[in-house]
Amino acid sequence: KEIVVSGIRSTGILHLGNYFGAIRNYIRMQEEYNCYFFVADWHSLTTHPDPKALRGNVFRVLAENIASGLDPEKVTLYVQSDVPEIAELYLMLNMMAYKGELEKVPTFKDKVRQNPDNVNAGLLTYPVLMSADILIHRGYKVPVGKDQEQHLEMSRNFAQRFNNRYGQLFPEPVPFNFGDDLIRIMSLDGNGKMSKSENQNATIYLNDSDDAIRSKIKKAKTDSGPQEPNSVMPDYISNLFTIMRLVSTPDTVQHFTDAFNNCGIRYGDLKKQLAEDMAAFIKPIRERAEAIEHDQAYLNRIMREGAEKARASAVQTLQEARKLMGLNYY
Ligand code: AQP
Repeated sequence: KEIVVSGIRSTGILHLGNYFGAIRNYIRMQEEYNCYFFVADWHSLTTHPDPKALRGNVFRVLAENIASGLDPEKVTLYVQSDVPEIAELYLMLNMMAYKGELEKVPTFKDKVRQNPDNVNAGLLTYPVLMSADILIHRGYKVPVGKDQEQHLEMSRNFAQRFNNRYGQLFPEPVPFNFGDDLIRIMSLDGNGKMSKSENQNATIYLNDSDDAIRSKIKKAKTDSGPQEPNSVMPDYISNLFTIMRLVSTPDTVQHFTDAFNNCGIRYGDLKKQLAEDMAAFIKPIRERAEAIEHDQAYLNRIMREGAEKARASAVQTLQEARKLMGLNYY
């Protein structure tokens, strides 16, 4: 079976982007692949979160994954910091990563712009830790959203450099989305990608109430509609259609697509329908996640079992890596 690895940072409540970029793929892949999915708690340390909040978010992300349909019996579900082998591989891969290329990564440049007072080394080497996350299991397919495409290109480079220098060990991992291109859900106000901690009123979270969903979708950016038949959709409108394709029936999507193409679209109607379909989609996830989140004993068991399975795989890769690098003395 092909090996699949992917993680989600514990920086807050998950949103539609996380669901459709990542989790939806996880759920489908768990049937056919050997899957390692993890909560990336180390990755969230770059912004120095409050320890109590971080802890809560780790449990929450685990619960949301399971509530969305991930089966811990079918996949290895674990928390990144429970697998210290990842940190050792990260150290090794840091020797394959050059400062110049890390500084050029667009997400790094964005973070520097957003928060110039906290440009720490962990932020700079984010793509290296992400590579270690994947390569520690010799992962090949990586279900992620479009925002991670460039990081994966770096993972392939680091894998290739290691293999060329020390001998073949790592596959070159590729981003993966079932069916089509990688997904990018934009914020509902049309400003950048939907994210956990930015534009919270334009982000739909997996724990939003029906009313919150209605009110956010009502405020989504639209305009006065196309002036000519078959116009090109502005990106904030095509984002609403992308989201609609994910939660509404094909008939609904067709109806509004035709209305757009005939210049007869009423965005108020589209939003109403989309809000109802979205509320119906989120409700069961929200309710399951709430119940799971409070079952601490269950989550602790899942974490422990996941860590054990993940470490068994990680230790093997690390032994090979040490041997190839000459770090095997006994
Ligand atoms: N908007 C998105 N569209 C499609 N996929 C997305 N992903 C994230 N946002 C979108 C995918 O979700 C997975 C986990 O990503 P992450 O843990 O880095 O979370 P995030 O929400 O992307 O985090 P932010 O927004 O970067 O966090 P904050 O706001 O805390 O700074 C990945 O597969 C990602 O592609």
